[in-house]
Amino acid sequence: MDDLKHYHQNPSKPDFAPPFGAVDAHCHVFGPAAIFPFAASRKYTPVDATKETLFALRDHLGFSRNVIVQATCHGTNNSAMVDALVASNGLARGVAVVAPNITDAELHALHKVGVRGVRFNFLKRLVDDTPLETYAGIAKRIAKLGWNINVYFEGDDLVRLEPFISSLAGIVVVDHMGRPDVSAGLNGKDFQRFIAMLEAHENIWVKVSCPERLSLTGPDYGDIIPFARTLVERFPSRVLWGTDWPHPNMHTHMPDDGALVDVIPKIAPTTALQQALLVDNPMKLYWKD
Ligand code: 0GY
Repeated sequence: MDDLKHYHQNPSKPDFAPPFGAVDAHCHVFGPAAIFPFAASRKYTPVDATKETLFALRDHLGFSRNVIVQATCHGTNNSAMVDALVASNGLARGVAVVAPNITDAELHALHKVGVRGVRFNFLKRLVDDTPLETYAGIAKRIAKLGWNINVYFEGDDLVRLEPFISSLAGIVVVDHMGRPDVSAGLNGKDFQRFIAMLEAHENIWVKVSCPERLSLTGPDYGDIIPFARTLVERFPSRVLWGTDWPHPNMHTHMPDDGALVDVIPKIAPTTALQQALLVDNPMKLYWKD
């Protein structure tokens, strides 16, 4: 199936006004490829999605800050992300992907420019398999920096990964609600397993992001709202929200980022929940030092 390459060129202004200081806690920068070439190991080649466009989108949507997550198309070369962090004047923090042989000096340099997490990606369509021992080694290396560990997996892979994820020290952040199979409903076994893991491990947080990727019904995202709202209401101090701009690998439709922001009051219906989701939680995690 062909990917839709271009992010929305004219996103609407959302009706929902995010609270002052809101953080888009999951987004990416791609390239520009002429300056920051994509990795030879990549599984997809996106269009350029620059820091300038990301920062303009942030302002347009009424947000104040970004957490820029290293995407697989840039491999372990974090230069495009770092370049964006440096240009952000402290308004962006980063989540890096690192090789197991990265030096302490390189880790410290990433910390200095605003990296506060490392990402382990388990999606077979995005990355070649990395042994869990390799990830465990990286987790030990970054522990002393106080970084969090961002994990991205498919819902049906949790049964395999749960022992590893549960064994990680420090804060672990799961992307995109653990990618539940929405057709199985809230009582589906993988989503229930995910909830039970969150109940059992207070260090595991979750991004209630990506309705556009998970929805089976399309752009009103109505089928996703019960999943996200359940997580927000049960774990209000451990949820984060992000646009996922510029939405790589979308097949069905390219989301209007303004419409994604308008999902927020449906999943976090009170001002207290919105303040936690968009400001207090991400600030605690990514701007604590
Ligand atoms: C996302 C989702 C995707 C891509 C990546 O690292 C990546 O390449 O995360 C995806 O295709 O699901 O979180 O942006």
